[in-house]
Amino acid sequence: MDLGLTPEQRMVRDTVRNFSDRVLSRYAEDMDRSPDFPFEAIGRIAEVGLMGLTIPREYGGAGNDAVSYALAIEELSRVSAVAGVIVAVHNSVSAYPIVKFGTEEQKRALLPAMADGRAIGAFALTEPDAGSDAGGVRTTAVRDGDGWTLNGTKIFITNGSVSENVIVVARTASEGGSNDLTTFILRKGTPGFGYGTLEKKMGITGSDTSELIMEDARVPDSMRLGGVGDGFKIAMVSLDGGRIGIAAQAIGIARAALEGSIRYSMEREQFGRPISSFQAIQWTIADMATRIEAARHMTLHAAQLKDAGARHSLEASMAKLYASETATWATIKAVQVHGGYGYTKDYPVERFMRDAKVTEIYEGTSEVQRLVIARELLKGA
Ligand code: COS
Repeated sequence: MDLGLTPEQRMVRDTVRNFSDRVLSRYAEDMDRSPDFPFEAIGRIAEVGLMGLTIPREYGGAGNDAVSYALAIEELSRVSAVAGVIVAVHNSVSAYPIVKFGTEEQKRALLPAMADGRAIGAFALTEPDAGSDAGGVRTTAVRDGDGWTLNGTKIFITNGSVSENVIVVARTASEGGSNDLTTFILRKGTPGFGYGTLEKKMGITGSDTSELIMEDARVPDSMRLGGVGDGFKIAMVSLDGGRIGIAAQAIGIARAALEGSIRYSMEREQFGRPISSFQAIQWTIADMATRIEAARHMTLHAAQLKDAGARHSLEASMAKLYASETATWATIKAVQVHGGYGYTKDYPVERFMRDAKVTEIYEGTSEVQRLVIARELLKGA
C-alpha cells in the first residue's frame, strides 16, 4: 500500500528495505545475542546516510522529512529492532532538538559529525525519581561564570555510553516545577561526566542502555540548548517526534512477526495440509495485517502533521500507543502460530516478542500515552 507517498518517500522506503534485507540482516542475530554496541552494523547504516536521515542538507544530512524517517525506521526495525532504536533515538531526540532549538554555532559544531555517524547522540531525561513524571527531574545545573555545573544521575539512557552528544534535561532553579528545567548538550569526555550501570535487558540486547553520572560536570553556556527554563517544552516537543519513531519501530517488529507467520504457516503441515489452510491461522494473520496497516496509517499521519509544522502530540501518542500494543500482541500471536518452534531459538519470533515489549515502555509508557491523549481531548471540551 503506498499511502499517497511521494516518489522520494517511496525511494527512501525501498532503499532502506533493500539495505536491511541485504546488509543489516547479517548482523541482526548477533545484535540480539551480544550486549556489545554494534559499531560495525551502525557503521554500515551510516555509510548509507541513515544517521543523518533527518538532519538538514546544509549540515551534512540527507534532509528527509518525518514521513520518510518513519518509513526508514519501520524497514530497519523489521530486520533489527536494535538498529531501529539506535537510529531513531539518534535522529529524533538527539539531532532533532539541536536542529530545532540549537544556535547556528551549535548546529555547525555538532550536526555534521552526527550526520555521518561519527558522533552518536542520546537524550537524557529519565532519573531514579523522574521519567513518566518529566517535571520531576532532580539533576541540577548551577550557573558558574561562563558555564554551568551539572550534578545528578540519569538512567535507562539509550545510546548513553556510546554517545558523543547527550541532550541532558536539568533543573536550573531550586524550586520544583517544569518551568525550571533547561536542556544542555553534554559532550563525551567532559570531566565529571561518566557512565554507571549498563542495563541487561529482555530484548533489544545490542542497544546500549546506560546510567549517566554527572559529578560537577561543567558545560559551557554555549552548549545550553534553548533558553533557561525552556527544558520541559524542548523535551516534550522532542518526545512528540520520538514517539513517531518508536511507533515505526513497533510496526517494523510486528511486520516481521506477520511475514514470519505467513511463511511458516504455509510450510508447516498438520492433519495432512498446511496450517495456513485452517481458519484459526487465517484469522490471526488477517487481524495482524489489519492492525499493522492501521498503526502505519496513524504513524504516517502524525509524521505528516510534523512535516506540516503542526502540533502532533495527540496523534503521535495515539500512534505510539496503538503501534506498540499491536507489536506486543502480534508477536505473541506469531509465537503461537509457530507452536513449539516459536518458543525455540530456531525461529526469530521469540526475539520479536522480546523486542516488542519495550515499545510499550520507552519514550513514554502506554499509560503516559493514554494520559497525554485524554488531556488533549479534554482540554478543549
Ligand atoms: N509540546 C509543547 N508543549 C508542551 C507539550 C508538547 N508536547 N507538552 C506539554 N507542553 C507544555 C504545556 O502546554 C505547558 O505549557 P504552559 O506552562 O505554557 O501552559 C507545559 O508544557 C507543562 O505541561 P503540563 O502541565 O502538561 O506538564 P505535566 O508535568 O503535567 O506533564 C506529562 C505531564 C505526563 C504529560 C509529561 O510529564 C510527560 O509527557 N511525561 C512522559 C515523559 C516521557 O515520555 N518519559 C519517558 C522517558 S524519556 S525517553
